[in-house]
Amino acid sequence: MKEQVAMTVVPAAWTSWALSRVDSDPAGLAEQVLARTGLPDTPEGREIVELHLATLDVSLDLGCTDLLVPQLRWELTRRPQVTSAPRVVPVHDAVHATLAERLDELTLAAVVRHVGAAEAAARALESRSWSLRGRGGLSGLTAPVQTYLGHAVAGHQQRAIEHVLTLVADGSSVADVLLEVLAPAQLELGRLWERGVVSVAQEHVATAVTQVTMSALQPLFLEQPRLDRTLVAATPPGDRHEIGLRVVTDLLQLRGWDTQYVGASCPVADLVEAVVTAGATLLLLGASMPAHLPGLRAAVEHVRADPRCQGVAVLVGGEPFRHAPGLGEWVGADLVATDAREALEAAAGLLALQEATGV
Ligand code: B12
Repeated sequence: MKEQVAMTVVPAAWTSWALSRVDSDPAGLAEQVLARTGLPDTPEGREIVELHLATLDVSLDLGCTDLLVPQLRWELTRRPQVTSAPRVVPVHDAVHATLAERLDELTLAAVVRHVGAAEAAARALESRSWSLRGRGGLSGLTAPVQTYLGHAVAGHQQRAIEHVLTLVADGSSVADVLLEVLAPAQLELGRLWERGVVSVAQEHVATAVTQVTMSALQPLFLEQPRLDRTLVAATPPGDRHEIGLRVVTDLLQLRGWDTQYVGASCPVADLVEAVVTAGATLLLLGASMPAHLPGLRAAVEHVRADPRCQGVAVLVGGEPFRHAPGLGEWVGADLVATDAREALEAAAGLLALQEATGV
């Protein structure tokens, strides 16, 4: 998915035991790797390398190769969009060659094993998705999702809204529409983009339709009884993915929470002020890609460091949390949810605890 690339995800210092042994600073290492790849020195070329290194660092620190797999898969699709040069070295090969000059043999061998395992997993997934291709792309989706996705990709906003409102009128709950129609449609959109079936522009249009459709469901929330509890929801600086967070926020609103949806890429100082001003007892923080996890961790640290946020519980979630069991602790969260249903359970548990302790 293309966006205006701006903010770097390369940290000031590496976190992992392996990369922190490298004798050049992270920005310098990214430059050396970029030069070796043959990718252009443009925001798009740099983004590929920076996301790769940031993801590698987090995945090494957590010892979780699964975190690196989506990055490697994305690079396969993204590289040809960024350059038409005939010879482009895969980023992991350029990283290997660069680290070989800067790490001792044992550390290098450990990194190579880690990346090798991720590469093998990425290749296995790739061949599985090729074998599915012959069996008619959208066949795994329910009819309501297929219809919705057709409207969304075509940019038929009105038809998309009418479709989901009809589903509700026919007995589906708003939660079902969010979880069983809009969320799977967005995930399928990602797969279709990866396979080159939809363009970046079509993805942007469809995602915009989904956001408008979610807003069109809002009037249906008004009848819900309120809990007199407020939450704030955001993604950390740099993370532009907001649909998953918004789905969870809307579901909690349906459960009676008052919600302040700050949305994507919130500066951490502003986030703290938002929590304080709202009088929130719960902060939802989402990350959609491993490269944004250090930013999420920094956001949690800021909240913890502010005495005005004492007693605010932090619930984290998003795709990376489905792959790395120790990640909740790594970012310093109180609660972790790997999907929306777990998020509802976690918030219900928190509410019961806060009521029992008089918070
Ligand atoms: C739409 C989209 C975008 C849009 C986002 C627009 C918007 N306003 O949200 C735009 C165009 C901005 C975008 C940009 C990029 N994207 Co994008 N994007 C997607 C896409 C297609 C769909 C995301 C989505 O809406 N998912 C639907 C929701 C419902 O699912 P979800 O996020 O997983 O949420 C569920 C759970 O995870 C959980 N959850 C989520 N958040 C939270 C938070 C809390 C607190 C809790 C408790 C739970 C929770 O609950 C949700 C419901 O069950 C995905 C494909 C995919 N597989 O997700 C790629 C994807 C996430 N993008 C990807 C990439 C690489 C990028 C870019 C780098 C692309 C580029 N520059 O070329 C940029 C990076 C932007 C940035 N700086 O963050 C990759 C990430 C790969 C990786 N390394 O992990 C993906 C997977 C695409 C792919 N197939 O490779 N993207």
